[in-house]
Amino acid sequence: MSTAVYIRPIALADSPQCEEGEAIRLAGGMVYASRFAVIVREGARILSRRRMGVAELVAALPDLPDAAREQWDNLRRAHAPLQCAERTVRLDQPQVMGILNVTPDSFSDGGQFMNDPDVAQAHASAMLEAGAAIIDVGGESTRPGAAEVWEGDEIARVVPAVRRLAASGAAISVDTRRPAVMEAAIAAGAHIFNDVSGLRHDPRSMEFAAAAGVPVILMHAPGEGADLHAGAAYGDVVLDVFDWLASRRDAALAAGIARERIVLDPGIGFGKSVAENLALMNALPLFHALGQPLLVGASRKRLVGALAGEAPADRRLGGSLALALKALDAGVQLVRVHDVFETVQAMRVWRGLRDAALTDFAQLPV
Ligand code: PMM
Repeated sequence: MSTAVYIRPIALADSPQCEEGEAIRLAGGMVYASRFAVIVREGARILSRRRMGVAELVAALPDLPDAAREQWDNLRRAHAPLQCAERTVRLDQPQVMGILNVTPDSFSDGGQFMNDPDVAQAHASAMLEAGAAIIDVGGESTRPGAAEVWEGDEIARVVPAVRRLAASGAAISVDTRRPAVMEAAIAAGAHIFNDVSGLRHDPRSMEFAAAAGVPVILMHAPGEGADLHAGAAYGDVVLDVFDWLASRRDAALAAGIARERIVLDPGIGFGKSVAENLALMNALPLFHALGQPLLVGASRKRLVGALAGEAPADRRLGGSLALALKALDAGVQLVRVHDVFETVQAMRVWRGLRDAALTDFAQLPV
């Protein structure tokens, strides 16, 4: 049985507090890490977990497998901006993606924006004005048990919304598992293929994305067929999702999708228990070792309701902000949210707290 190694950052630090060589900057962003767990596992069994600082880890690297050196380089790899026609989305600081579901049945906003294009456009404009860097347009609900949508219906929902948004110059992703929908959306002005099946649902998706040259978001979901939530069985949810994303990244690279166009997403809420979702949220810094920009979507999800008195989807703002800040603290580049104004406000305060020009870090005790 083969052994696998993982380098998981376990202590994050504000840069001005660190001496040279005490911390590394994660993914060229605004978050630094000073301690790491080097985890070795064989099959489902964890063989060892050693905690190390930067110097000790660098000294240990020559004796670790190649994969560890690659992950160490990946943890520090800065990411190029996402190119969305004339717009660029910088990834050296976190960005907010606003959700526009033009579906009858999404769990938190189903039916709200489907029937009236003016209402949908007004909502998208408000999200852009509030500071969303990307608008994610979805025409199919992926909640557990949702009915599958016929491709023609999905196109009819998504394309008019994309066309109007494109006219306003927004960066647009489309949340779809179907290459035909993505093709129609690109023709209407969309830029990014957000596929919650990680480009598995339709075998033509990979080839299409490579040929179209668009950025792709590959999200983890355990289900092989129509139901993405089905069939989950994890040995160690964090390491299993890591391995799965690594294999989807490699499949995308092998298909000819350029490295700077691949974003990875652990798929919060897809075929995962509350405990598994929490484990993933707590382990987010590890996913930088995959070497790609990261996206996290936890907004209004059941996880929040489960932890906070079963609050209904439209009363989960506080919990959603807590999870978005957790993602920012982990150096995640993109957070996908419903409540853009509040999330952007939280993000700007978060940025202020780590801005050396605004905060006198010299005040900190050594
Ligand atoms: N979650 C949903 C839909 N699409 N896409 C990505 N990349 N990541 C997610 O976590 C994700 C997604 C389900 O939530 P919604 O019904 O509120 O859109």
